[in-house]
Formats: sequence, structure tokens, C-alpha cells
Amino acid sequence: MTKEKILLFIPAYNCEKQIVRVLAQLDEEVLPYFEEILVVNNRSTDQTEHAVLEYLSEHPCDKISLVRNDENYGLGGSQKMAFQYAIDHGFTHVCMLHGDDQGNIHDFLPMLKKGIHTKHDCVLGARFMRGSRLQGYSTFRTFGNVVYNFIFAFVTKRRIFDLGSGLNLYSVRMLRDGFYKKFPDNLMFNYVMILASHYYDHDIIFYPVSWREDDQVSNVKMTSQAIKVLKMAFAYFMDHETIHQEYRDVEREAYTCKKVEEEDEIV
Ligand SMILES: Nc1nc2c(ncn2[C@@H]2O[C@H](COP(=O)(O)OP(=O)(O)O)[C@@H](O)[C@H]2O)c(=O)[nH]1
Ligand SMILES: [Mg+2]
Repeated sequence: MTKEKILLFIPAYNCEKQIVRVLAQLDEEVLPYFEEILVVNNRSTDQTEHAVLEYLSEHPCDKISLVRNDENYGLGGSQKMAFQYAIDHGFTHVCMLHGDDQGNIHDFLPMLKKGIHTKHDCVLGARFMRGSRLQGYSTFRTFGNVVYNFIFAFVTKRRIFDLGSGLNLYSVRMLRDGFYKKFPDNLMFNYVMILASHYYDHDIIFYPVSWREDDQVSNVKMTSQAIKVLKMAFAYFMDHETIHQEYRDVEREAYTCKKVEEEDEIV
């Protein structure tokens, strides 16, 4: 068996206030689980990058590095970038934790400790299952999510407890063939990943996590996205081969980034 090597990837976009709290989550209990931690600035227009560099100068840590995407790739595109990084650098798993401090990496530690991730293709953090803890989430929003989970469960014929939380873990083995390359570059990426888990028969498992909303601004345009997602699920339901379609608005060959060592002007 190859030695386990887990990459923790933290997508960050305009979350200057929250990103330092996320970095503060990475304490001595958390760090040993991860070989490397990559903060991915998706070309934020606020002081996110400055906040990360300042935090790192005050709390130096060899494992943590900051990179900047060569273009704004959206959240899906940032995931593609991190997946490729994990493939290229010999990681066995890649874990994503959103940079806006809604989730908590500690929720995954019991799961990692038990080695649950080694038995499945991916472990998806779930906000809407027994054991999940929601804070500051409206009943309406929770209800909407549960309805959508139900629709996706119907389409994929398996139990779905979240379509895309901000705390997930994937085995690199599953990602290696790049089946997700044409999936949306925006926030809908994870929804299509759920459909794909049905198409490719991935072994996915949901794991309850906590999720809070306090000072975060969600960029999800709720109604327009809700309709698009529904259309996508319906299209897949009618014809599973739609999974191979081009889902992106902009086609790209590659998703790349550069390491940020110290403050420099974004050109
Ligand atoms: N909206 C958005 N989020 C991004 C992007 N790139 C990285 N992210 C990060 O992805 C996470 C999810 O975005 P968010 O708008 O909070 O969506 P939600 O929490 O799922 O409703 C946040 O941690 C962002 O910092 C991007 O281009 N757009
Ligand atoms: Mg968020």
C-alpha cells in the first residue's frame, strides 16, 4: 500500500475577514493529517491575499502555501486546478475546505482518524443529515436544500444529503482520468459531480458536518441557479450521456496557478 498523502486545498475568493479564521483552524491537531495546505486565491478583488501573507508571517508554517490562479476560474475551476495539482504531486487524496469559514476542518478529523476515506472514492461533508449542525441557516434555505437533495436522490437512485458543501474529500485515484474537465467552472461544479458519481458508479459517502453563516456573503444567485440546476438534473435524467456535454461558458485547456511568496502587484 502506498503511503497516504493528503492535500488540503482552501479556495479563497474575497474573504479577507474569514480566511484568517480558517487558517487559525489549522492547529497542531489538524496539521499532522495533511502533507500540504494550499490556499488558492482565485484572484480576489479585496485584501484576501494580504490577509493570508500577514497571517503566515505571524504564524509561520512550512506546510502552508499561497497560490494565485492565473485567471479567475470560479469555484469549479479552482477545484480543477487543485485536483490537477494533487495528481501531479503524487497525493493520494485531496480535501477541500472553503475559505469563508463556514465549515470546520475539525469535523473531518474523526473520519480521517477512523480511515473512512480510505474505503471510499469520496467523502462529502453533509449539512442536511442526522448529526449535521446548522447555524444561522434559514428554514427556507434548509427546506430548499432538502428538496433538491431529494430530486438528486431520485435521479441518481441513491441517498443524497448534500449537493455541495464546502468540506469534501476525494481520492486522487478517482480523479485521475479527468472525467470532470468539462463540468461547470462555477458553483454548480459539485452538483454535476453528484450526477457523475451515478454515471461512473463512484463510491461516495456522506459525513455530517457543521455549517454556519454569520458574516459571509453568499455569491450564489439563488433562484437563477436553482432553475439551472433543476434543468441539468432533468437533462441527465432523460439522457445520461449529457454528462459528457460541455458545461462551461468558457472552454479552457488548463487551470494553472503561481505561488505567491510576498506581496506584489496583481497585474
Ligand atoms: N463565489 C465564488 N466563490 C469562490 C470563487 N473562487 C473560490 N471561491 C470560494 O468558494 C467558496 C464558496 O463560495 P460561496 O459564494 O461562499 O458559496 P456558498 O457558501 O456555497 O453559498 C468560498 O470559500 C469562496 O471563497 C469564485 O470564483 N466565486
Ligand atoms: Mg460560502
